[in-house]
This record gives sequence, structure tokens and C-alpha cells, in this order.
Amino acid sequence: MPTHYRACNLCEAICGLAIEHENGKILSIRGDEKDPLSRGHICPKAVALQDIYEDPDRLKYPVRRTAAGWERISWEEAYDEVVTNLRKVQGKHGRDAIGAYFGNPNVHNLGSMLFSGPFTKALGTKNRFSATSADQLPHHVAALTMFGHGLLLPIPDVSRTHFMLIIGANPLVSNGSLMTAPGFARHMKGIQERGGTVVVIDPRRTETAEKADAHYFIRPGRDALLLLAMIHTIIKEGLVKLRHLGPILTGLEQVQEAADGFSPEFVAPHIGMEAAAIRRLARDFAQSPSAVCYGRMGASTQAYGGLCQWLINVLNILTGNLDREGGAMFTQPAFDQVGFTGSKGKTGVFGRRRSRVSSLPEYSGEFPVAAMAEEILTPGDGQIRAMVTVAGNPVLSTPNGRQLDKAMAGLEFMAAIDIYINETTRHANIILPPTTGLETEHYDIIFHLLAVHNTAKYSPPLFEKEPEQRHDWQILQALTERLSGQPGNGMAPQPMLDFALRAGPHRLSLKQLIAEPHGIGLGPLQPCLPERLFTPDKKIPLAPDIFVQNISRLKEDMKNWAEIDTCDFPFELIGRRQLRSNNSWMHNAQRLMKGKERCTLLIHPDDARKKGITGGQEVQVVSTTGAIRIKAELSSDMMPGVVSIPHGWGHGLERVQMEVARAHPGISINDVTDHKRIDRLTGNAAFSGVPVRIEPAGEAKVTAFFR
Ligand SMILES: Nc1nc2c(c(=O)[nH]1)N[C@H]1C(S)=C(S)[C@@H](COP(=O)(O)OP(=O)(O)OC[C@H]3O[C@@H](n4cnc5c(=O)[nH]c(N)nc54)[C@H](O)[C@@H]3O)O[C@H]1N2
Ligand SMILES: Nc1nc2c(c(=O)[nH]1)N[C@H]1C(S)=C(S)[C@@H](COP(=O)(O)OP(=O)(O)OC[C@H]3O[C@@H](n4cnc5c(=O)[nH]c(N)nc54)[C@H](O)[C@@H]3O)O[C@H]1N2
Ligand code: SF4
Ligand SMILES: [Mo]
Repeated sequence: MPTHYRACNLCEAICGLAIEHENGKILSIRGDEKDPLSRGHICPKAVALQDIYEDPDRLKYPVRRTAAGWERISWEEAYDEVVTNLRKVQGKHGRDAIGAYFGNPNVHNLGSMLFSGPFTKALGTKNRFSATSADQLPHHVAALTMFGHGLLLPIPDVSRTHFMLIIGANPLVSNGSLMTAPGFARHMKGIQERGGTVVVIDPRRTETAEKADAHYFIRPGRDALLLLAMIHTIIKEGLVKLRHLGPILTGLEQVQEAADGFSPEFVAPHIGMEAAAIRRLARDFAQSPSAVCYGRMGASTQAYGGLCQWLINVLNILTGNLDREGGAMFTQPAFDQVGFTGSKGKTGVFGRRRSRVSSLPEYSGEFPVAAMAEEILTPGDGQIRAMVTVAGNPVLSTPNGRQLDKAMAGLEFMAAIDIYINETTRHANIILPPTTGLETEHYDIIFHLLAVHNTAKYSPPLFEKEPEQRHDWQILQALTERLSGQPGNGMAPQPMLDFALRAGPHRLSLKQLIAEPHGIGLGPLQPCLPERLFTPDKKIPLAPDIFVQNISRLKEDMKNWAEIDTCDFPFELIGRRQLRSNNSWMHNAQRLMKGKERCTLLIHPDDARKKGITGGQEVQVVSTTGAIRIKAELSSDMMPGVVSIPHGWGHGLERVQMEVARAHPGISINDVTDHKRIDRLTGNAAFSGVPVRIEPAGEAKVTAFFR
């Protein structure tokens, strides 16, 4: 029976899969033991690749929205109609009247990675947005400012570390993010077996916290204070060890000044941890043979996300753990996007422009997505009148999604490159559906760059696409040619990939990768500083102004931190990821939807008792933005005062054509998150710690409202 080997492109773990198939039918999907990175690991979502492939709701041909419903049209008609309408809008209102949004699956797609650059250029608009600013923008701003390249992200060397401090990440469920570490449970066990320690900081006792050596609750959005207190302790107690980094650091004194005053005793009451625990954590971290601090979503999508990601780098550096075995290291991928763009001077830019309405900073050609709806809704020069979404579902995934939903309904024109008619794409006039998953070839440009080992793997498509189908890159290429009025260079992904592999640090070729279907191991992460830096002086500035100034803002804000018990919104809302979901778009796979209802509000039993709420009861969650109804689930894993709702649900909207998802709609947490709650420094959405009120649904005073 033929077995096809490929990398799963659903999440960042890029697990190796072994897929048995016969006559176009899949018989089984297993983990590939011979994949040098994942070594057999797999999660329940992998089987959904088959479900997506066979999904009757998935679009394969372009459709046009009419009063009577969707009608199939030809590719030529679709391309022409999209380009004509976009140009018409730009003709009337100027180039920036088009908005473009790029969603998460773009980075998991070789063709999209290679062809979306020319496409955005051809669109010619400054109004560009992506899921980055609902996710990891603070990491990029910190990397750009300190290491000189926005994509030069330090990766935890999990296979050698002796101490891993995890702040606001749940890799046992998410399978790792900005840390491609398939089978993270195995790595965690490895740390413990070599006598090391894993500590988790999270307002919920998560699946990862459960398996860690220690877990501390923290009040949402207060992590910068914890990090400052740890740095304060390490400096005051003489635990700074710069090792080989000493000669390439600047700004040590400013860090010392910045951390001054933030003693463990000072921050403890604000964050909900004990001073002694903070002190112990700082000492253990600094004195461990090697250690790495890793902070993800919880330390990024919050009001001080930029500060957190900077301070995490500082903590790793001051303890001598950057660029060192067992610490935070840089990768050397076969397709070296960082080296390639960096050598051309394209390392990223921050704050060059500001958004029209709220004056939020641009990062590398994109404005924060929190500003997207207001840019559509606010009249004036530069207002967005037409949108293009590419592999994104911002109605469910961006803060105050309900407002965006309304905004999209009023657009003059919208086109979507997507495989489903969902909460966002239902607003499109034309949907251009690409092939996906098993019908595509794959080389992971981004997640090899972020992996805990250097490996490389190319996967050909398992199934040939139908003649009438198009790949993402073909759609992008066709639109680019028509928009720019120039014929393209006719290149396909393969020769581009081959070129980049040959030019890369391992001098590989596509042919070599094709001959090794399980992938090629390229060894553990290696120290590479200062050579790998892109700062002009090849030094690392420890205390860039933008971050130091943000500490003053933090101090100001602290004066206004309300007494939570007495305000209108006494609870803090956070999210949670679930093993059988992938953001908003995998709820149409029946196999992943089995079991009990998952879109619930987690609340601590003591909090529930005080509010007279029982498990399974419907409650109303009210924020300054809106109100939603949801079932309560009591859980002593929650920090008292904090409640949690998973994101990516809310499929009950009219005209969503995903049958299985509609049968388990849930509600969208982003109907109560607030587009005005952002990290003021980077512009990233601040999903963590949204102030809310919880009331039994029966006695609710407000039914639904939104600004
Ligand atoms: N409250 C809250 N909000 C969040 C988060 C949170 O934790 N809490 N997480 C944030 C994060 S980290 C992220 S990354 C964003 C995600 O935000 P988005 O990227 O906007 O949302 P997704 O749910 O990933 O939607 C992916 C879209 O791509 C389509 N698609 C799937 N595969 C393909 C393909 O191969 N090609 C094309 N063209 N389309 C495809 C799907 O049908 C779907 O419409 O959400 C963010 N939003
Ligand atoms: N199964 C599954 N896997 C996924 C995804 C998915 O939707 N489902 N999405 C993928 C994507 S796009 C991404 S970006 C990654 C994200 O990967 P992770 O960051 O590992 O995933 P999250 O579950 O969002 O973890 C965030 C954690 O932060 C905690 N938290 C919330 N607020 C705070 C805070 O203020 N401080 C601290 N210290 N903690 C806080 C939450 O309780 C949660 O445990 O996952 C990827 N993998
Ligand atoms: S962990 Fe991610 S990459 Fe691995 S099988 Fe699951 S969805 Fe695919
Ligand atoms: Mo993400």
C-alpha cells in the first residue's frame, strides 16, 4: 500500500505524517517516526487533513454572491471582476481605499509565502493588516530593536536546557508557537529527567502547568512587573553573568535604572505572586547550569506585550543564556529568510507611519489589525472602501469582531481568497478558493526558521488538484499580473525554493530534499553571535528607548489600576486554546467536534458561588464592547477573579455555509474584546485581561450592545 510522507501544515509544529492511501482514498494518517524533528509525534488535528480534503462545504471553484445566493463563475470572470472592482474603487477614492488582510494559514503555505509580496505591492495600498498584530507583533518589535531583524527570534533550546520558565504559553495544547517543538511533552520530560525544572506562569493551571514542576498564577497583563522584579533581584544580588555576550552589549546601566524600584516586594501585591516566590524564581533561574525564559501569547497579546518580550530577552541575556546551549538560540535554516532579506537590508521597520484614525504604529508595511474596522468606518481621505482577505477570518479573530462584521457589510466591494464561506468571507462579492493541505506541495519557510532543531523537509502534494482548481500562489500570481498590468516572470514555487536552498547556509537543493521524504536533520542549534546580528554596530542594545519609555507609562498606569472588586467589570477575561481546534476554521471536521461542548466560560467555583452561578448554567458576559451568552463551567484551575473563553467560535451567523460548524456554533469571545485595548507600544491587540461582568443570563440587564 502506498505511503505518502509529508509535513502537517496546520499548526507551527510541522509534524511529519505517514499517510497510507489507495486509489485517491486515505486509509490512515499516522505520525512519521523517521521525521528528524517530530519523531512520530502527531495530534488529533492531523486526521482533519482528510476531512478538509473531503469536506463537501469546501469551495473548489470561484463563486459570486448574488441576491439569490452564490453562483459558480469561471476563473477568468472572477479575476476580471475582482481587479475591475478594486481598480474602480481606487479610481474613485485613491489607492489606499483598498484594505488587505492576511490571515494565519498564509505562513503555513509555501506558495503564499513566495507570492504574497508581489501581490501586496500590486495592490498598492498602505492599508495592510494581518493576524500578526493579533498575535506575535511584540516579538518582532523586540527582535528588530535588539537584534536588528524582526524575524531573528530567539528559540528555546529545549533539548538541552536545565530550566524552562514558560510565561503565558500552553505548548502541550498549542504544540508550541515561535518554538516549533513537535512532541513538546517529550522535551519537557527530557528537561525533568536531566534534573532540570519547568515553571509555568499563567492565570490558569493549564495542561502544561499540570505537568510542570511549579506553576504560579499571575494576574493577566502584569507579567512585565514579574520580569522587572526578577531582573531587579538578579542585578541586586550580583547574579548577572554575561559570559561571551559582555563585549557586544550596550545599555546595561539603563536596564539597571529601569528595573530600579521594581523589587519583588513592590510588585508582589500587583501581580498576585508572593515576593519570596519571585526571589526564589529569579535565583533558581540565574543559578541553573542553563536556563531559558519563553513567553508567548499570554505575554504578547496584552497591554504590555512589547515590554514583556523585551524583558524576556533581557532576562535571558543578563543570565548569560542567549546564544548558548540550553538557553535561547538562533536557528540556521536551510531556507534562510532572515539572512536573505537581511543581506538586502530588508530587516523590518517599525513606527515609520501611523494609522489614519488612531495613530497606531506601522510594522513593516502593516497597521495593527485592531484599527481595521475604524479605518473602514471612519469617513475621510484614505478611508477603506473595499477589502481583500487572504486566508483570514478577522470577524472571529480580531478584537471587537462584531464591529468589523458590521463594517464589512458596508463595503463597496470585497474579495476573499479562502476555502470556506464563513463569518468573514460571507461578506465577499467574489470568493477565490485555492487548493489546500493534501493537494499542495510544502516547504515550511517560517517554521523551520523557528524550530528547536535545524531540519529541512519538502513535501510534494499527495493528490493532484482537479484541473479546474488553482493553488494559492496561482491565484495571487494571476491577480498580481492583472493588477500591475504586467506579465509575471512565470516562476513557480519549485525553482524559487531550489534557488533559496542552494543559496542557504547548508547549500541544499530541492532534489536532495525530494530524495529524503522524511526530512533532513541539520543538527542542534549553534551559537552564532555576533555574526548573526543585523544591528549596524553588531552589538545588542539592552535598553532601547522605546521600551524604557514604556516603563514610565507602566508606572503611570499603575496609579490608575482600579480596585477590581469595586468596579463595574470585576472579572478579567482571558482566552484558551483547545487541542481539537485551530483558531476559527477547523470546526467543520466532524471527528474533531465530537464530545462535550467546548465553547464554555471557565470560572473558579468560589467566584461562581458568589455570583449564584452553577455549572452548566447560561450566563451573560458583559464588557464595555458588548455582551454574549455562554454556559459556565466551574474549574478550580482558574485563578479567582479570572475567567476564560476559547476564541474562534461563533459560527451561528447568517449565511455561514459550514454545516458541521453551524451545528456546534459557540459564541465569539471577540464580540466582547475591545479594539481599543491594545499594547500602546507595538499596537498589538490586548486580548488578555479584558474587564468583564458575569451575571446569570436570567437576570441580565443588558441583552446585547456594542459601540
Ligand atoms: N480573543 C482571541 N483572539 C485571537 C486569538 C486569541 O488567542 N484570542 N488568537 C489570535 C491568533 S494567535 C491568530 S494567529 C489569529 C488567527 O486569525 P485569522 O488568520 O484571521 O483566522 P483563522 O481562524 O486562522 O482563519 C483562517 C482562514 O483561512 C482559511 N484557510 C484555511 N486554509 C487555507 C488555505 O490553504 N488557503 C487559503 N487561502 N485560506 C485558507 C480558513 O477558511 C479561514 O477563513 O487569531 C487571533 N485572534
Ligand atoms: N490546538 C491548537 N493549537 C494551536 C492553535 C489553536 O488554535 N489550537 N493556534 C496556533 C496559533 S495561531 C498560535 S499563535 C499558538 C499559540 O500558542 P500558545 O501561546 O502556546 O497558546 P495559548 O493557549 O494561547 O497560550 C497562552 C496562555 O497564556 C495564558 N495567559 C492569558 N493571559 C495571560 C497573561 O496576561 N499572562 C500570562 N502569564 N499568561 C496569560 C493563557 O491562560 C494560556 O494558557 O498556538 C497554535 N497552536
Ligand atoms: S501538532 Fe500541529 S503540525 Fe502536528 S499534527 Fe497536530 S496540527 Fe499537525
Ligand atoms: Mo497565531
